[in-house]
Amino acid sequence: MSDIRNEDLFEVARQFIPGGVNSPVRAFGSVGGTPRFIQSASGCRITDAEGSEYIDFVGSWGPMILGHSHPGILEAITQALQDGTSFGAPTQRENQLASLIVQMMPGVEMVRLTSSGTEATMSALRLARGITERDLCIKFEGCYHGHADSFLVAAGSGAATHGHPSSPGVPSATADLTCVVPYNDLESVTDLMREKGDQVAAIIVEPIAGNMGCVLPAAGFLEGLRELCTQHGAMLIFDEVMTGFRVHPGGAQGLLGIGPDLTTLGKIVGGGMPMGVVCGPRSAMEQFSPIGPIYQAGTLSGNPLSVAAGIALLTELNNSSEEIYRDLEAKGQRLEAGWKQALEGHGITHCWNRVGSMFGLFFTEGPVTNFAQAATSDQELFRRFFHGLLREGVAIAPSPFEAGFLSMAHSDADIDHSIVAIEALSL
Ligand code: KE4
Repeated sequence: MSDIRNEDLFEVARQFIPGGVNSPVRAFGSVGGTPRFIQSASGCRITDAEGSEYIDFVGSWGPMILGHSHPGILEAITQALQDGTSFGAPTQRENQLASLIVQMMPGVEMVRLTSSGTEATMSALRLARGITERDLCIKFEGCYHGHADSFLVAAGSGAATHGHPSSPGVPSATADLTCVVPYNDLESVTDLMREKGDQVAAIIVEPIAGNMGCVLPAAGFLEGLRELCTQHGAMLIFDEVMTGFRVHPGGAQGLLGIGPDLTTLGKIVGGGMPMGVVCGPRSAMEQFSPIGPIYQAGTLSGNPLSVAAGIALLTELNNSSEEIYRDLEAKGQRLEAGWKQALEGHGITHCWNRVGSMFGLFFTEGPVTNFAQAATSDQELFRRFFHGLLREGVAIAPSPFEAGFLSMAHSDADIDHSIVAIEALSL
């Protein structure tokens, strides 16, 4: 064990970085205590600066579907590194990744790579506004689409965690162009489109929500959004930054068979390196500069190291998709059954949402189908649960408004360790 302390590192970090973190949700704001400064990660385990090891159910917020430090991904990055880190010019690898995404994602004919999910969703909204020549967008309470101004209105994830779902600093003129509706409330969207449908450029939605905990679309919800967009000439944007390649090799749209007009991707597509994607049919994508009038750019977009990592991960998922997603489902079932039984053993009221290897646990009666219901979770109990698990060597997301993730690196023994850890808790 090292003599470095997380607390000391956190004290130094807070001198130079707001809240000591480069992304708010890492700060343990809603659970208290000291964030663990992670030194390394391999498979399903992360190790902090003190040498403490944890079974990881965060997976860097989604990318690590094959586990941390996957040999094939590390090898791909190492190979690419020999050729340089960035050229600011087109590369052959970008062709390879683009064609792989087009092959895997139904309805996608062209892609534009970015360096983050935020850039992807920001670009998708601009594209929809440019194509439709309309300004309004509709989003759903508790959904998080990154930190572009238009989306920091009733946002989930870190915005909800830190009590600023609608962030200061967003001009009211911008916020007024975003209409917010409860998730799964198709009736309200229908009413809103009846009133303003001819002004709406896009409806953007997480087809399976992961930023208010994991919340599934109600039967007919996404189909209804599809019909409304078609009826009113608005564009349906599926924000699949989290669900893309997570719940199915073709994302939520591949799993559910519903076709958006535009899709955004991130996390898994970059293999754990900085990457976002805005993608869709040629007719829409060719409106982007340089062949179309709608500007979109990025110095490090399509970065060779990120692209190499993405190619390696997507190739693995694509070549073994039947086995991988079957195994991930089995791991998810084992985890769900074990955690439910352990919590019932404590007599704790809870409910659970899961799609494959993406899950959400709520300390409330349930069902949880929207943010208001997710917000009824017992947050004090979540705090005790979070820290109790940490003491038992199990790391979950430090917020009740996040999803959890399994990977191919989580063995049955690792899952069973987390179940025993819950049984051992004094809650
Ligand atoms: P990034 O800009 O963080 O790469 O992606 C933004 C984004 C967009 N859309 C969805 C559905 C997302 O989940 C995200 C980012 N997810 C959060 C976790 N819930 C990232 C974690 C963080 O903010 O540090």
